[in-house]
Amino acid sequence: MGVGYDCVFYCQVMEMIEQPTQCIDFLNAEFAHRKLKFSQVAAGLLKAELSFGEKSSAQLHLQGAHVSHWQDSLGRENLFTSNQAVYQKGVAIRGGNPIIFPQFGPGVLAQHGFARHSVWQVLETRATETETAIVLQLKPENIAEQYRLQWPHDFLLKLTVSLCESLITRFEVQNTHSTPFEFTHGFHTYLAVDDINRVEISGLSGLQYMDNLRGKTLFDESRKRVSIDEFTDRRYQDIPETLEIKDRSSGRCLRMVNRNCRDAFVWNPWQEAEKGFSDLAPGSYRQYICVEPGNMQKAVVLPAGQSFVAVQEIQRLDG
Ligand code: TA6
Repeated sequence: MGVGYDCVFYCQVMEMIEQPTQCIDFLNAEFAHRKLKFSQVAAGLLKAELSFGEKSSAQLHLQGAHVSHWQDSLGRENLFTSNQAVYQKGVAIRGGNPIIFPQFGPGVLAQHGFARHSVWQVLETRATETETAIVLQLKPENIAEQYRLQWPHDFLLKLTVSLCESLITRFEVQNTHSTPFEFTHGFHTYLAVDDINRVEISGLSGLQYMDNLRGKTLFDESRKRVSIDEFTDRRYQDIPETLEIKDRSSGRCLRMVNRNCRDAFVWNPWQEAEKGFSDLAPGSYRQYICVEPGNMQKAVVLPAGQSFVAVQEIQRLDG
């Protein structure tokens, strides 16, 4: 079915006056199929809904290329998204799997950079026996002018989200500039749990971590299974490729395999700090643990013309 003239015209106008954007009729005409369709979340905010097999599904918001929900092959939700999340242009959804680039944490740019606030463009979708996938890109013309001024580099980001027996997120940075640039990045993953008090993270034993809450000082982690019982904001360094997160309350066990990620933040605001987040309901700190692989301690320096790729795979191990 051809895309309606008015929609194409709308998209052309939008491309002229604002960030290049893709309208819903165009997206569904060009990229939708039985296992993937696009729908409107709010004014100017679109999402892709992916399905795979009998019960797997995921929701990806074009703003931020942000996966907000992932249900596994038994139909169980594995990501936490706040019921007070704000779905508004330029505002990051609280929860899911935000893509953080080119700055993790505070700095010259707004907290956590611009990738999660910007509308990514759909490049490709796939639906095969082995996956349902979507590929999106972000370029300087897709981001707000203030960010282009603050971070004046030519780049191309590509994100591939593959829904299969697991959830695989491939993040690629291409330096299309004439000189090197550097960045920090992360998958700021909110994993759903039934009870934060009964969560254990394995794979951190023997690592050093920088504690944001204790003078940003380095400490040694000796525990084989790290439990969370207070406001936690730590950057574990030189992490192994595989981390496991067990929720003893529900029996849920997730394996997170991270490639080309040297660090991982572990964060939970607990009761006190949670009050500082208007998009987190009181007490919701009990329902998630953030395990955030990436490169934060040492920026990635990318020479002109080169690419960087990091991959995160989350697998459900129980059941
Ligand atoms: O998880 C690391 C962190 O930088 C924390 O320090 C906290 O700020 C969290 O991210 C949430 O940040 P956000 O900008 O999403 O509110």
